[in-house]
Amino acid sequence: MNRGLFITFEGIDGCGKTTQIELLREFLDSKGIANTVIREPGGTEVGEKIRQLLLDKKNSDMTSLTELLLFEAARAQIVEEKIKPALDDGICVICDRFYDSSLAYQGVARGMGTDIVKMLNNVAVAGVDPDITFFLDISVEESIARRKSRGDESDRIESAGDSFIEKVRQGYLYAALYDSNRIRTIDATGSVDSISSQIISIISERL
Ligand code: Z5A
Repeated sequence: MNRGLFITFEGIDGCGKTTQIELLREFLDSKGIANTVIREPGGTEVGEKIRQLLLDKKNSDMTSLTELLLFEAARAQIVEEKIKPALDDGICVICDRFYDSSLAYQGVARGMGTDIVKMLNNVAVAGVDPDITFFLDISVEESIARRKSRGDESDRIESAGDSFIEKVRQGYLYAALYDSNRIRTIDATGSVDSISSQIISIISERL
């Protein structure tokens, strides 16, 4: 049996990952391709508990290193419990955020450095790397506008401010530059349908 395709989606808050993942899932279902959608942090019982710790605004004194290690702990759990078994069974895994989020948010925006994050990413995923990653690129202004229109209350990480989000975006642009074989940058300011068509056409070539 062939290993399933491992697809991840990345980008700053409100870039449209959830929207595009749902459309890709519908496409795969229509082709009869077995798939599963998961999100980080979370996706497992342990991971969802870690997610609550990470996003809770009351944990304002959490250090950057603690934050990074918690993201990596949730990742190690989901890789072992969900992602690897699904891929081994030939199931296509679509993940809403994966290790590039740690590179952009903790490595670049929090200033932890990309070397330590890459090292911990490697430990957490133990060789289970994405085959393809879509970086949905929007400006910080667009992110703020979408968040406002949703009217959601921001979580601990979203509350870090606009300059933080700009650094996150720069982190993604850096990652995409150095791993251009895997990371496909998509201009995510266009219409939902046009973005979906681009993603589906890229995935169709890989199936
Ligand atoms: N984090 C981290 O720091 N380190 C890590 O290693 C990991 C994560 C794994 C998780 O938040 C937080 O954890 C996140 C990064 C950090 N914090 N931040 N910021 P989350 O899971 O709660 O949220 P999120 O991942 O940021 O996703 P989101 O806010 O739900 O956004 P989204 O899924 O990318 O977007 P969406 O819900 O599809 O769309 C957002 C809105 O825009 C919605 O109203 C849509 O209808 C609209 N939309 C979508 N597409 C379009 C287009 N094309 N045009 C116009 N409007 C659109």
